[in-house]
Amino acid sequence: MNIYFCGSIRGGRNLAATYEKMIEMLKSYGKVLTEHLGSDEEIESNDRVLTDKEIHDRDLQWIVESDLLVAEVTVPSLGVGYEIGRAIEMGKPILCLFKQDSKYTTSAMIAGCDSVEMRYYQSLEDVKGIFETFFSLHAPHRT
Ligand code: 6K6
Repeated sequence: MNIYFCGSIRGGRNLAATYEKMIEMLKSYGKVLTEHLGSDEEIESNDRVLTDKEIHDRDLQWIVESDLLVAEVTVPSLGVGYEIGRAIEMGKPILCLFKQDSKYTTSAMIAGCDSVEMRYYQSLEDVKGIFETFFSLHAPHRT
């Protein structure tokens, strides 16, 4: 099971610690192709060596290779929105997570899209339950 996790990078790193915890939780369901999203150090060092085109082409290929996509969409990010749109075109199952009571509001283009499962959470305990439901539907035979 290949999992593509999306989270804001240039859109803002306010929830980076949350991404890191979500990635740790997702690792129990499969291989997270975008594990670096939880680490500011890794992003900063890699951003310096990869061109934007290299990042784009590699990430798009990872979406092709993924079985499903999980996106934390609270901090608005052009890249995350783009990745969700491309994954919809590819017919991948998509889970979007939005932190309730944050200063942000969800885009109608995500919250109103029938092709994504939009879920709202307050705590990581909530996220645990959301993951269980999503993966039992889309990866029922995982080991
Ligand atoms: C970091 C670690 C390794 O390489 C880097 C350099 N930058 C990026 N690397 C990987 N994915 C990226 C990078 N920049 C953007 N993305 C993708 O777009 C991620 O998969 C995120 O889900 C999304 C973030 O987009 P912005 O617009 O917030 O940057």
